Amino acid sequence: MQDKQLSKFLSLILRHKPETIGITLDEHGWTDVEKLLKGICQSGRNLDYPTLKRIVAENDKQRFSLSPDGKKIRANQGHSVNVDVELKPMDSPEVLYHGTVEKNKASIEAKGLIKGNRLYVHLSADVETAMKVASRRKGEKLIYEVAAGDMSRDGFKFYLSLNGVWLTESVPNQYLKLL
Ligand code: HQG
Repeated sequence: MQDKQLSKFLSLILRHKPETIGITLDEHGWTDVEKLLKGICQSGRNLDYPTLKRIVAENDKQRFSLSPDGKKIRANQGHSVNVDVELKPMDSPEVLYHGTVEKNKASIEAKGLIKGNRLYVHLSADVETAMKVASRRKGEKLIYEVAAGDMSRDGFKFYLSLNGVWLTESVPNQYLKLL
């Protein structure tokens, strides 16, 4: 299996469905590398430690972290499993962006941005990144500008994941502007 496919499978396991390979995540999202590799191999895929290390190091969005001793691994963000990856609230920039597609427009403009299955709404620091997020889906791309500075002043908290994704619980529609 190629690194990219393995990386997608790792995202599934470390963010959403660890039970697929019979493992669990601890409260901070970590799991044992040895158990992970064993579970993945038992699922019929081939993954050894050097390959895992390479995937973590070379992953295009730096989605995963190994613990300093290399014995544990977790996803940096994107979870639907309820774990606390120990993100500290951070001062947000004045403006952040959210990339989505046309079919979500009416609902977003009625309800604001909601986190759905994930633990947070995901926001991007620049339009280019938001475009990439939107491109993962079929349909006309839309970019919303998020008045993150106003939100902060109104008491909303923002977190910056290790890999540069801005996270917040929700974005009410009054803070959104379609670009
Ligand atoms: C939409 C990728 C209707 C939202 C990316 C999005 C990101 C609404 C979808 C990360 C809505 C959720 C997350 C509302 C939000 N009504 N639709 N009120 N509020 N939505 O995948 O932000 O490659 O959970 O616009 O780079 O697309 O996996 O979130 O279209 O950082 O590492 O509901 O996933 O990272 O979809 O992407 P998602 P997302 P990775």
